[in-house]
Amino acid sequence: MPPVITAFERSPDRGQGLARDMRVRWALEEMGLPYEVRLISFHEMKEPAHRALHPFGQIPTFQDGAVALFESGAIVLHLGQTHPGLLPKEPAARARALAWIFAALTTIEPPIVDLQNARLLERDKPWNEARLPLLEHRIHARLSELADHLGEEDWLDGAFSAGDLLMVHVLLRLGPSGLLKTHLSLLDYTARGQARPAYRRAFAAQRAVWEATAPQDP
Ligand SMILES: N[C@@H](CCC(=O)N[C@@H](CS)C(=O)NCC(=O)O)C(=O)O
Repeated sequence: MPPVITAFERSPDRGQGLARDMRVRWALEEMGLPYEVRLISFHEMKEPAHRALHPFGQIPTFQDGAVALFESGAIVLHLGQTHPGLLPKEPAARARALAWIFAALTTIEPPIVDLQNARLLERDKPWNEARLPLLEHRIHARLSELADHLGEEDWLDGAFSAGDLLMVHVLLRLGPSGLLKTHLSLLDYTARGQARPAYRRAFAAQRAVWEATAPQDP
């Protein structure tokens, strides 16, 4: 039986591929592994049955035989460790790829999530106007450092790895903010990720879910 992942029944991003199930779909596609998707509503996500899989009542989750996981990074890491294709074999290169996984999720993603929260959920707060430029400045500083590291290379450390997969997806979440536009090498980097056949298959699969459930124009 193929692994089963969870994804939004009605994704708030309207099928733009920004929800975190996309990372897991993309990793599975990179490895050529079949998988099934269980779509869940916001209500179901907070029910005990789903919380037994995900303590925070979120997506994605991953179940494969005895392995049941939550956290997109942990799932991608598990896939990288159990199947060839996303982590280098050579120990030092593998350790560096792990460092890039952590960099994507703990250094680059948090300020991006803070900005999204400030823009979407905290607009009515009295401090919001002052906080937005501070968050944008923080993100630009990180992006400049990341671009300096990337230089003229295609990927962060040699061949494409799970670190690139997660970093590209984290950066794509900046798309609606327009902040990536002034970091041209990172725009090219994300475009390289999006051009990968595995990304395109994963994107099309999550897009099909949105299109199948979106109300039709009269
Ligand atoms: N750190 C978690 C974050 C998971 C997360 O925030 N999932 C979002 C979708 S991308 C979610 O389920 N949101 C609904 C909610 O929190 O109620 C991961 O990387 O898997």
